[in-house]
Amino acid sequence: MKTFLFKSSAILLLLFINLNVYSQESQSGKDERMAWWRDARFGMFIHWGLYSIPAGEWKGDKSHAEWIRTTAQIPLEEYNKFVGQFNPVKFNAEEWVLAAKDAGMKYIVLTSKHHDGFCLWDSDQTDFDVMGTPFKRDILKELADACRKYDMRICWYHSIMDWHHPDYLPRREWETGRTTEGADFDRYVQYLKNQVHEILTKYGDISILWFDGEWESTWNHERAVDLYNYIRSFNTKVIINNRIDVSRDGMAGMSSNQQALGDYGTPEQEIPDTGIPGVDWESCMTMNDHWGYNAADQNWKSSSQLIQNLVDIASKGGNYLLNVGPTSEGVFPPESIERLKVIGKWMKANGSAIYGTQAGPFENLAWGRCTQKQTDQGTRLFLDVFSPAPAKISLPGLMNEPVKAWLLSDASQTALTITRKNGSPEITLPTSGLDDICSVIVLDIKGKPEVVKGPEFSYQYDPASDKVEIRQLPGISRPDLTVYYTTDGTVPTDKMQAFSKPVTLKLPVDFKAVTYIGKKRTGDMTDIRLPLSFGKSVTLLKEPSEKYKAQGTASLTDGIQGSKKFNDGRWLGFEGDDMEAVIDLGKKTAIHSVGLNYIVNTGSWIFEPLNITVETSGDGKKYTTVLTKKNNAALWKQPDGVKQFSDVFPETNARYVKVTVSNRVTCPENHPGKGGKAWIFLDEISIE
Ligand code: H79
Repeated sequence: MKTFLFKSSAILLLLFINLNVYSQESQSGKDERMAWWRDARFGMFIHWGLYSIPAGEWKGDKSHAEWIRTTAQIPLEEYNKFVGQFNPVKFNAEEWVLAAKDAGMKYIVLTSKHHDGFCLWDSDQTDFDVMGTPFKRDILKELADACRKYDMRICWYHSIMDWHHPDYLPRREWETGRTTEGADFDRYVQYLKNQVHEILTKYGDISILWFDGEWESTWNHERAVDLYNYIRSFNTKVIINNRIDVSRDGMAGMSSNQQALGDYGTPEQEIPDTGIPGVDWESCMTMNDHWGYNAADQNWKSSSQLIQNLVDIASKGGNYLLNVGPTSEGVFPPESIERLKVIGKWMKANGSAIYGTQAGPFENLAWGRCTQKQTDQGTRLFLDVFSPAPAKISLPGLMNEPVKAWLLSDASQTALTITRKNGSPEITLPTSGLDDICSVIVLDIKGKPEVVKGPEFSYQYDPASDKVEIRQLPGISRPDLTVYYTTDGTVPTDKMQAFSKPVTLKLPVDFKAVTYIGKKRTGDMTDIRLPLSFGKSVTLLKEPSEKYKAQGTASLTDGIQGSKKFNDGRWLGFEGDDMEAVIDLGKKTAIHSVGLNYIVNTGSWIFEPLNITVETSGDGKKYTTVLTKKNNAALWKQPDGVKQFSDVFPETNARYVKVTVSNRVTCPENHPGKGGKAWIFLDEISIE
């Protein structure tokens, strides 16, 4: 009897705990809360605080921003002096709200408190707030009021980490002068809760609570649950990001487990490769390289890049939270204002391709992106064509019957010509009225979009036979599809052989495959080209950096191309050093060309290689130089992205090919990292 009682009370207790966890709420409860957010798609992040006063500079180092207290190791007493200097007399909340509104943004997220602990409102909990400054105006109140006036949603960013509060732990490693004696983290959590209560109750409806700084050891899931339930006990409407909990997978920002709290994922400074159906996320990104104001940072993204980011994010079903770092006078940097205006102009004409849309049905479009909306008659696709626009755009594998297409900005809605080529609809773009940055074509189709992808394959090199085996991957969406292929470079048709089992091919490989439904060709052609050097063994004469060594030397000839993210685990990175690789083709072979991919990301100190040299050898001892390509070191400011180098040399018989790629070694004079070690990032060498 006793045991039974004990057991049942334990079960009751468990039930009770479960009911108490608000994350167990129904999907419809969450949908209701998220509805405005899913329609909004575009918001403004504002990072503002004491750190705007040093404007990123400390003792001659200009690389800091909102982290300056930690990155420049400024003692607390020293940092506190900024309180007496904070007097942003040009601050005008309505101007900020209108700048956001004119840009087409639907919400503003302001830093109520960043990691430095300084509070931008009149807090009952601390004197380390705006009321202690000469400014003495409640910034949260002024911004919230202005937002309400102009129908803008107001949200707070609030840091869990706090470098000022005596009870917050841990201290910074270098902060040896600040005692931890008597510090009580539980008491800090009470302070945090009291402040969260203030900012959620003193300023009317708050739309999002955007936590950050959750990664230190003192914060954990239990504390997150407690804070979450506390907030929900008096507010069920505020959207809470996933950084309230501790399951964020780094800068990719998505929660790594189902139990994690938070309404949405928060990729930071990156856009996921694909969206995830049913998962809400918002990419927060800067316009230059800092969140807080940095006077020296002139590495601004172009307006065109920012608009294409918004379109890219919307096409994957996410939101874009674009940052502005106001100055210590309380104004937006002119470069930010200029960009907001260009975005606003585009949004006025094309906003219906963004607001209230869902992720598009295509995985990859050569000419741009696609969003969609359900209509009473079927589906409306928005085809966002990046400039320069091609004459025609294809919608690979779209099976639905098109109804009508027109240019969104064309008031007369003149119908554009739609044809079918190789089973995919093709739209002829108008020759006038196109946008300099991104033109939107509206396409109405019947029903829900059905897209048949090109067939997918895996391929593997077998050194014993010196051959490649190609296998089809599962995942074809309909049972009535047949795949036909060729290996001689011609386009396959249904007159050719059907792919029914793995095929084995000699290098170099040129394998093409298409899909048919009955007699009708459909979807993209898959084209697999593998060079002579595919799968061949590589020796590196210099070691890549420990952090960026991909899957080792094989990465250079595995046929798997690194993405535009240098940290995707596929690139070999060399810090302040060259790359020297020797590829062994296995036997003497006639060769005449070399290809090589590299990445440029100057903000991350990754530059174009300086020189590329190719030497060949029959015996691996005596090498002859067959190609030298020199770059001008002064022209380091190349656009970011993945670049392909390729060149030819007189045909020669060789077994060994040595490729040397030289690094500029240090960052150039007029670059923020000047004198620091420069990187080169390389992938996929192809020899033919
Ligand atoms: O407020 C802005 C930045 O100040 C703040 N987030 C944006 C919105 C920011 N804090 N830190 N960082 C950005 C970069 C820090 C990354 C790391 Fe980590 C923290 C690396 C390790 C701990 C987060 C948690 C990423 C990986 C684990």
